[in-house]
Amino acid sequence: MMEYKVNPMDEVMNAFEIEFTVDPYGDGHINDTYIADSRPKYILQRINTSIFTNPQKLMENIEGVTKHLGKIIKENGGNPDRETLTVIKTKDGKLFYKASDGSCYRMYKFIDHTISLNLPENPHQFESSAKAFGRFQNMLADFDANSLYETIPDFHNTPKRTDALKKAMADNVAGRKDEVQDIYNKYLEYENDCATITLDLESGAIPKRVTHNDTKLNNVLFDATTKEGICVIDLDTVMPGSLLFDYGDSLRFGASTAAEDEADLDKVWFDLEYFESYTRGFLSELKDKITAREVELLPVSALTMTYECGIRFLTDYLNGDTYFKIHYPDQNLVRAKNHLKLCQDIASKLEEMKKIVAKYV
Ligand code: ADP
Ligand code: GN1
Ligand code: MG
Repeated sequence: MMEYKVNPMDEVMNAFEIEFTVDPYGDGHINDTYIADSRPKYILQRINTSIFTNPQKLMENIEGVTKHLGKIIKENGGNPDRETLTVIKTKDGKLFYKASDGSCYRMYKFIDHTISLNLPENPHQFESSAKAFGRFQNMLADFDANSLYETIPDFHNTPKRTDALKKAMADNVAGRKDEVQDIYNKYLEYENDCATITLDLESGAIPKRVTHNDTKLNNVLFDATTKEGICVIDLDTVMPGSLLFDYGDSLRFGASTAAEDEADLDKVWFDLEYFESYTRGFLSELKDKITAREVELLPVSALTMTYECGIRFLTDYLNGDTYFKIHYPDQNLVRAKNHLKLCQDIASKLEEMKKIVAKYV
């Protein structure tokens, strides 16, 4: 994680020609997010340039995608200012500002009167997030995938994520190998089952679509009054992928009975009522587009995305916590153990999940 060498906020303020004070904001694991308190408010983000190494191309993706979404939202009688992100350019017309210390800042309109959640409060709310992600997918169906720069290559290539874990074990840079040997072995029991989606994408058995790729619940904003999901945010990883990534990742995060870093594993279960709500919401938007093979893989996509994210946490722990933000020393290990428990519970429920899916197609 980068640390400030100087406080470049005065410089940033000058670049955007907006006067504000900043406070850290939100629970993202990747960028440094601030609320820029001014009238109106803005979101200011220091882009994580160790992960997103080409911020210009990243922001061109986001500008292209949000313009496309804004046009469709407007045509449908919606409000683009609330239903998608709006990039605020610098006063010299750039999509982000590179400060003199090298850090890169972008600004968005703040979407006011919304809430962001780390666990759904009820199944209806989770279903509403599924509809928001489903609509997002629909609105990008005719977006030119070739115009998108791949911000993180092989982001959801699960076999390559497994290879990275194996390498991290072999390299053992942080000296944590022995401590994780047992959960490492248990994770690898799912290695083959969790390679299917990547292999099917490669063979063409399932279609490549423009997908969000990071569909956790706190990447959708809910209207504070109606509590309906209104705006999909965090567009850094919008890239060609599978809709199974979006479906599965939402379930990994939101159908768990506990937070992603809950250490008490007795509290961590995969909740089939939430699974059903999400499935109903997602398929209500996408039932005309989804293929038979994608339907077949819906249950295993929840296992796959939980496995993949879990082994990414474990890999990061082995590598000395260089990727995900952590708030205490073994948080990545706690997250990895949590997701292993969730994988085990999902694996035991796959047959029931198939029956639930069949109700909605
Ligand atoms: P990260 O990539 O680190 O996850 P996000 O883009 O998801 O960063 O932003 C972190 C949090 O900030 C979000 O979960 C949300 O709560 C809040 N947020 C981001 N953009 C906006 C916005 N335009 N309006 C209101 N809240 C926002
Ligand atoms: C990160 O950026 P954020 O916090 O919404 C990560 C996701 C993980 C997630 C785990 C670019 O999401 O892939 O699933 O943490 N984003 C990136 O909570 O790596
Ligand atoms: Mg986020």
